[in-house]
Amino acid sequence: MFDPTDHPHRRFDPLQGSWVLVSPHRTKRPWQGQIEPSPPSDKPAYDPACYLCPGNERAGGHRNPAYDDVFVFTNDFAALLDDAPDAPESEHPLLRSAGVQGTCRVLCFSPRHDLTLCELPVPQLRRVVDLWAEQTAELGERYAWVQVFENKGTIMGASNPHPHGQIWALSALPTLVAREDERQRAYRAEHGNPLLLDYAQAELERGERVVVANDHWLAVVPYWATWPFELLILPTRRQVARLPDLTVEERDALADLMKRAFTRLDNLFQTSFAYSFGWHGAPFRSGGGAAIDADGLAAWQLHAHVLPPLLRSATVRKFMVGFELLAEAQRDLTPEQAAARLRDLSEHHYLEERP
Ligand code: H2U
Ligand code: ZN
Repeated sequence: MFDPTDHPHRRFDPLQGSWVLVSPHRTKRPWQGQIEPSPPSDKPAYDPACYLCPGNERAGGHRNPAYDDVFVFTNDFAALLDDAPDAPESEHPLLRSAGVQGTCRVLCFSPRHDLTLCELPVPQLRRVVDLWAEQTAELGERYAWVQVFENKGTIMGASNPHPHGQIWALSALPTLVAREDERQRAYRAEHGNPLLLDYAQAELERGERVVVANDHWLAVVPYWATWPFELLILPTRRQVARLPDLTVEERDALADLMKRAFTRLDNLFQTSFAYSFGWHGAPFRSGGGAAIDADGLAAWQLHAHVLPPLLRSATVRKFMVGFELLAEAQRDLTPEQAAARLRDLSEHHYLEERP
């Protein structure tokens, strides 16, 4: 008899159209690696050597204003440029390239150097939600795709502990997004509803993968998660195409949900939990440059992917190697086990003093 907590099986990711190998029996193998909680951080509230702190000079030579809220600037080392010329037509079908134009921005979530996103007071997190929405609306007037994201922690490539995220906006539809676009359109054409709205309902009914929920939002370990403690953050009440479409109540509820979900991640291994995290909403244009059509807008559901690498402790991460790189993603811990562990934790941050 098939038992999903014991038997190897594959799960389907409907957003990417790909499969994930789940090997739950392997969680029983012995582990001799060390498990250590990380020491409390001793970061100062202001660091004179930080290029993101208010009033400091950046590596690019510009000086930050003495900001006291959120702060946005154009990345001094942008991966995309507005004045990049188009690439010439290729003379060989296997040697293709395409031109791309775009811009990159850096978003400081707070003047406080020592706090991470989930340690910010909820009203400041709420300001970050507005900032993401404003930036998306503004850049969406000029670009096909606006990618809002945050890399947190040195193991995910963040270059600085100051709480910050990035935005890359570009003329093309990036690969993973183009696939989500196809998949969500095809699902709605077949079933009549947005894929992720149906998915949110299915998860709310079952509950076993739910980590946090409130009146408007849900954070689940997706059924098809590849990272051990991966989360998907979804609106539950209605179809919402993009961040700027969120109502005031939905934004308030999102700040609440993010605070609670990310605090649980930090509490899991009593460490500032590293991740890459980012928003996906309806593209503004097709890769070809035409404005998105009504079917596309109706099929898309705004959502955030939270992709954290840690597996067993503050220092033991999951590596995507071997079978993952050569064949398909694989996990040991089931998404249901991961969600249960996160549900069991407090929503009081381990570094915060108790009132
Ligand atoms: P990450 O920590 O996710 O790498 O983001 C920081 C970004 O900040 C990074 O893309 C930019 C880097 O190019 N940056 C500046 O624009 N100016 C600076 O003075 C340093 C870093
Ligand atoms: Zn700083």
